[in-house]
Amino acid sequence: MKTLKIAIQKSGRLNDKSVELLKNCGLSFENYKSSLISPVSNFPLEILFLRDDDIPEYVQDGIADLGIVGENVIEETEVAVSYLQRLGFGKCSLKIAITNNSDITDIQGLNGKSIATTYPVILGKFLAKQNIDADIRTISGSVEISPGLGLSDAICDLVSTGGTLKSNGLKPFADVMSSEAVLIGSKGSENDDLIQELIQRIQSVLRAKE
Ligand code: PRT
Ligand code: ZN
Repeated sequence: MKTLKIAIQKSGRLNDKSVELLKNCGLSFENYKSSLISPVSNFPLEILFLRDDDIPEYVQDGIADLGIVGENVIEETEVAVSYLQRLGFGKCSLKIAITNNSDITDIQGLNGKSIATTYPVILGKFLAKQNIDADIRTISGSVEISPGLGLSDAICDLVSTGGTLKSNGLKPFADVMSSEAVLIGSKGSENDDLIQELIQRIQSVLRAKE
């Protein structure tokens, strides 16, 4: 019998909830942080623990059949995968934020300005749609400090409570996308019987939570 592979985040904001969801589905496995693969003892499934950024490509390439990852990461990596189920956790929004004392008053005011982000693909599409010509500065982290350092006029980053923006003297200015954790599968995986069984178990866990 074939064994499925599901990729989840190894550590970070989605790890706990991903593990909890799979355990609530009745799957029995060890959550060893040190190992990259954990076999499930009572279902033909192996769990791969990965950096979230790698999950969409692993699923697209069929190295993993399934993955749990934020929609923001899927959109940014522009992969071809099937969206199988929204999971209701890891909710956040990707927002453009400006400094509290910024002279930018409307979205067109971003023309000619620089925006620091770790999401250049999503931001680029958003700006193109609005016909805005801004300078996207791709950086790998600590985006919020960029305006304070004089590196950019604005930022585009994930926001949940808004606390990080506030403590860096920034305010939300425009919503780019909202995101939550989703179950994705390789193209065509929705037709697989084992995957359907897993989706049904996940749906009944989600229904029980409503
Ligand atoms: O190591 P790995 O690459 O796997 O993890 P990571 O560091 O890239 O990601 P991680 O664990 O930080 O986030 C995983 C996923 O959680 C993201 O891709 C989102 O889908 C989701 N998520 C939900 C968030 C947030 N909420 C969030 N608030 N991801 C990041 N943040 C950060 C944000 O970037 C900012 O720095 O939290 C800060 C803002 O939070 P607030 O509450 O102050 O607004
Ligand atoms: Zn990451």
